[in-house]
Amino acid sequence: MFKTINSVCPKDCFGSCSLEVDVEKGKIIKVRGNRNSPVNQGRICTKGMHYPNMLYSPERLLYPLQRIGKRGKGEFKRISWEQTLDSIYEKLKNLKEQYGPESVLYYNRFANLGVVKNCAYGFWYQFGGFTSTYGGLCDSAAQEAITLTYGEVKHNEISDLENSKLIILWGSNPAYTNIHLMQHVNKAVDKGAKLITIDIRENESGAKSHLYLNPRPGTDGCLALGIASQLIKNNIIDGNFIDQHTFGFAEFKELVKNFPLEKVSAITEIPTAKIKSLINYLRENPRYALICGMGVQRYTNGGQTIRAISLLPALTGSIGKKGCGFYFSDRQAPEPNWPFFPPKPKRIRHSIAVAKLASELDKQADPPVKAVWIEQANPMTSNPNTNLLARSMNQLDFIVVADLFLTDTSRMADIILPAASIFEYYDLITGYGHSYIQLQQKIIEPPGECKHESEIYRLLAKKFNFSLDYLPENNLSTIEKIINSSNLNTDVDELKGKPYLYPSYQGISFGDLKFNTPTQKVEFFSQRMRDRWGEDPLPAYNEPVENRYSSPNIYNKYPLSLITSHAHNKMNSQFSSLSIFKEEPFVWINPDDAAKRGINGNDRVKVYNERGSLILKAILTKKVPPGIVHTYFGWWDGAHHTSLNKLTGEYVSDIGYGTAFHNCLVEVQKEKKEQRTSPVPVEGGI
Ligand SMILES: Nc1nc2c(c(=O)[nH]1)N[C@H]1C(S)=C(S)[C@@H](COP(=O)(O)OP(=O)(O)OC[C@H]3O[C@@H](n4cnc5c(=O)[nH]c(N)nc54)[C@H](O)[C@@H]3O)O[C@H]1N2
Ligand SMILES: Nc1nc2c(c(=O)[nH]1)N[C@H]1C(S)=C(S)[C@@H](COP(=O)(O)OP(=O)(O)OC[C@H]3O[C@@H](n4cnc5c(=O)[nH]c(N)nc54)[C@H](O)[C@@H]3O)O[C@H]1N2
Ligand SMILES: [Mo]
Repeated sequence: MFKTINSVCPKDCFGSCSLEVDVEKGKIIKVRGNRNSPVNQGRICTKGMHYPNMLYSPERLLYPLQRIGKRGKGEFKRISWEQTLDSIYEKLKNLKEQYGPESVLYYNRFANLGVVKNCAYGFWYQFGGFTSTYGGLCDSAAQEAITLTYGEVKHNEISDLENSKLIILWGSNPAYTNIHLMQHVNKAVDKGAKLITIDIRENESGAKSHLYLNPRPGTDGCLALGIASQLIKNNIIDGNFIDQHTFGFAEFKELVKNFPLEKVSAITEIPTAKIKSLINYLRENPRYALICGMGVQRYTNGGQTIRAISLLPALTGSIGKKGCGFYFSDRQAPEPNWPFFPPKPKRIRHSIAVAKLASELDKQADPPVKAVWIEQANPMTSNPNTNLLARSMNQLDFIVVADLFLTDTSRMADIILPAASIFEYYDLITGYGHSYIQLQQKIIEPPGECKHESEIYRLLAKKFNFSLDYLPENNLSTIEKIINSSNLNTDVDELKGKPYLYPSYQGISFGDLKFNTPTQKVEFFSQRMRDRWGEDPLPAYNEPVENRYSSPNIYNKYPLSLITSHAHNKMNSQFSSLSIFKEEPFVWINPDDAAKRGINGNDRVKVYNERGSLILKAILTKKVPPGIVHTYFGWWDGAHHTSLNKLTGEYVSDIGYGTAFHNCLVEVQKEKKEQRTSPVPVEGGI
């Protein structure tokens, strides 16, 4: 007989879906959405349903491995945990003695959300320090922009979208990336709401759109200022809301005078008629919901772009009420407290912007970085300029990677630690697509000799004679301590049954019209923008780097903008190596661009620039306008002989130290036969 146990998917996704997991004789046999959960009412994505394929994949790493061949070649031998810990201990101890603790870079990201990953600091703080990164690969430009503008990043409960009469999807593709929210968008449209989509391509969420706007990549800030200008000119604004709840409108009004319709149309390459049509929709429904995604901020002007877009709902008073609002992500749930931090050491060196890992790794001095410890991350696939990153990683003395698979990153390791999967440890998960806090349960024992980080660090700490008080075991009593120290009004038993919603959660965000900014208002003018970032306090528009206007020299050689969106069948770089999700990597190209290059549908094409080159299958489609090639991020070399971030540059966003993946010019040509290095594995595909 099988048992059913509740848990949650902790992946870095809006969904944070409640799960029901069937387990029989210590083996997980089925994963489905929890039908009783208010989060997802039983719905999950295909990846979630295929978790058993990931858990029991023949490619899952089950034992610690030590490199025997040349770095990166993927030749390893199995070693015991005792040998593993001894050799890591020796190496780290020697580096610390010779160069100091900052000669070790501790690098982690968000394979999984959850508070328990903080267990790492129990080790690294006691190690005496380390080198660390700052900024992000994901949405840090937007998070900072929205915080400066509204004080907090939050939105109405997603079901409130069904009260909307008009919804704008802006640089966001929830049909793939935020399926619960998309459900409510679809219901609203079925009830008669109008849908407008603003994307550089025809995306998967906009099929039912009444109006589609395709801006030139990275020009959305200009479009938003142009829309604001028209709204003000035509008096489609809420004067009372602006007077009472916003700051700096007079200056903003002056700024947008510089963005008349024709100029905006010329810059964004959107016909004036389409912008006028959008204004008419707003005239009919000045109370509307604007759903802004992350694609639009992966540019060097990403922060100001989000400032400009996020201010539009404030102009018409679409804030703090039902059926409208600004949606980016919902971070109302309090981040649970980790009560096991040791005292902080003095020597934590936050010196590498994560976007610049490739070029800054070997530029560190006093001390240089000699070793890297990587967990919950796949920088050799997910960070920009991975050819350069491979060269920097090759210079290092010592690389440790904890992962479930032999990824492009773990392949570079000297020692690979086989990590536990999400069904093999406890955690407490707060997401960003909704505000419930959920319990992730340990349902099975880790297979083979896999271990969760908390155990790995405990074992290593024993070698160093560190205090184990800061390195708790991963069990329910640890979770109970976290809950108690976070003042959450719940307990483990209750969380086993259902998700927890914080009592002061606002179903209608900003319903109290309180804004946690210095002026207590929504800020058209943000002094902090200048103080923190040296940027214009108004959401000024600037061309981002690496495009036709800002870098004509690069453009002349590489005239196509490469945009890489998030895929339905991958979670960043995860899942894509599973046989059921394998596919031949492809790129969308407009038929005109293809014709100019003699490319036919399904031809193999070389996509290249100064940083690297790839072979992809050409899909000819008008879903992407001329001048843009589009594909989905997440394939990796070891599994697909393709890694898109070989092509991307290390550009940092204007604020928040985000990563501007989409400022990337390439050229495409038909593959000459000898360009193919090895066959592309093609299996099934969905
Ligand atoms: N070109 C381009 N690049 C992008 C993006 C893009 O849109 N375009 N998007 C960016 C964004 S938004 C993000 S968030 C980043 C994501 O980048 P990362 O945060 O690096 O995420 P993943 O690529 O999913 O890599 C996570 C790795 O952790 C492993 N893993 C899974 N579970 C565990 C565990 O429990 N323990 C350990 N130790 N390891 C585990 C997985 O197997 C995987 O190899 O990528 C960014 N890169
Ligand atoms: N299935 C699935 N779900 C996921 C993820 C996943 O990998 N797979 N990843 C999770 C993570 S880490 C993140 S960050 C989110 C990301 O989820 P989203 O916010 O949806 O972000 P993206 O897919 O990066 O981009 C969204 C859209 O922006 C468009 N876009 C790109 N550049 C521009 C531009 O200049 N202007 C305009 N108007 N549009 C532009 C793209 O064409 C794309 O359709 O999804 C999360 N959910
Ligand atoms: Mo992300």
